[in-house]
Amino acid sequence: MLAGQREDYANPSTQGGKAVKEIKFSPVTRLSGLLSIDVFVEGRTVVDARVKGNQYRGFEQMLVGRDIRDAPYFTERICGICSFAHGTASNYALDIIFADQVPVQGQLLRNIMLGLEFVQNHIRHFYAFGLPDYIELPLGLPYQGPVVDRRFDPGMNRRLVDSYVESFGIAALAHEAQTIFGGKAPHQHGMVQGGVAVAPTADKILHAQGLTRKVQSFITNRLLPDTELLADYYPDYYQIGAGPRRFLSFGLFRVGEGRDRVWKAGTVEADRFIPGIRPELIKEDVASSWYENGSGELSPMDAVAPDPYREDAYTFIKAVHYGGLPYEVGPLARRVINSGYRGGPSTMDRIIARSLEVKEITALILEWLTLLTPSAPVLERNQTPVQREAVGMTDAPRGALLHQVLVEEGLIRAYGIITPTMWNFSPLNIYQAHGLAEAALIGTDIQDLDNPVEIGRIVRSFDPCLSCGTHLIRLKEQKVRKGGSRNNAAKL
Ligand code: NFE
Repeated sequence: MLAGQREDYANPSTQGGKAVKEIKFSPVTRLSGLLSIDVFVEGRTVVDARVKGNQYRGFEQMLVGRDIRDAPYFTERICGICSFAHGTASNYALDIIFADQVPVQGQLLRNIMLGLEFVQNHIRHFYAFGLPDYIELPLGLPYQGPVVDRRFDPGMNRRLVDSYVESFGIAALAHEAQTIFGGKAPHQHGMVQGGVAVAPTADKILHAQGLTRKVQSFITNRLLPDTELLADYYPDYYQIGAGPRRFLSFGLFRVGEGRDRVWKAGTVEADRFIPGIRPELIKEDVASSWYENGSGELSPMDAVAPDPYREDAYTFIKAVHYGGLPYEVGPLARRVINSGYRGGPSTMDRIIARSLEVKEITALILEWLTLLTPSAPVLERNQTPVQREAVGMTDAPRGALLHQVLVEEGLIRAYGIITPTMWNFSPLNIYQAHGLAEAALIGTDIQDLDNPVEIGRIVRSFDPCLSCGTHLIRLKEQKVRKGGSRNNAAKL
């Protein structure tokens, strides 16, 4: 479906004397995990929006009491598409806890594998998740909804369908290259505390180069021209889906033996770049989320019990803010911060930034592959923790990812995770500010209320992953409500 299973209009209500219609989408398809969206439309304009993460999971609690060295393997299982990113954030925290000095070659291998994950994710997102919103797929291919607002002539459409089909094999090549050093993908086992488990051999390096070059050729000959074509035919999407012009990145890809990043960490507010991130300014709240303790700011490791029956809440995603403000994270944020990209923030700018980024990352991977030395040391690890607490921060494909851990005698006492989708799909927060996706939806003019394609296009431009967004559960008690209705239960 275009934006998932479209549900009936709710009864028109009135707000301030004007008729407001509610349109619900549940589930929104062509993304990872379970997402529902409610938009409230006055005339043809979206005047309010709610993005809802409808599932919850149990990763942070699962970790408590376990050996700290298990954390990367458990947290990689949060998600099948950004597993390496979770492993990276977790291992960055472990490297601090154990005071490891990861050898340069180990750092390069980690970067290569992380980069390949970005490549696989971004290619797959552009074609499999995003493009069906704009092209007409031949009958028989999945996920085609009602065909409206299709602007390509048959020849162009055919070209894009060909790319779509080819992209699946190409994205798989990126994963295949990752397995050369990581053993398997997703959920690799190559990266470990202190570096990488196995040094590469010359034939492995050559193999990875060959696969990455094939991917690069597809990016040059298909992805980038296809992105241009899309932008040429849908220029109105430079205006649609705009959020607040506020960007944040934790930086990406470490270099050398230190903790410097190839791509910078920092924030952009009112076009001004402020370098660096202060972890203590990152806060969550559950003002609109199905958890107990609905008021006040929380730190990433603060545990809160779920309360799926709270009538004043609508999602399992917590609101995340930095210095009290919501920020957009992801490829567009990284382009603005690192390459002076001057567009956006809009639906089309997010799509373009993702395609530009995958080109840059593929070139970096090829460069790093040439720097690998067969059999050079890739691992240097200490056996005893020297620090009790650490924050591991990296950007993941969809944006800023944080893992924070508290250790006692080698065991995890508390673990907190903040994912990119939590930043972008935050609900209304304690300061009554919308998260990025909600803000991007509000103000949208819908051309055809029976086929509101704009909603799916805007939402997918963020590449949401709800498996990552809602990964927390604390089962203090089993709650059963007799005779009551669970929020939204009938609709899911
Ligand atoms: Ni499940 Fe993920 C990325 C992380 S998104 S895909 O990128 O971390 O919240």
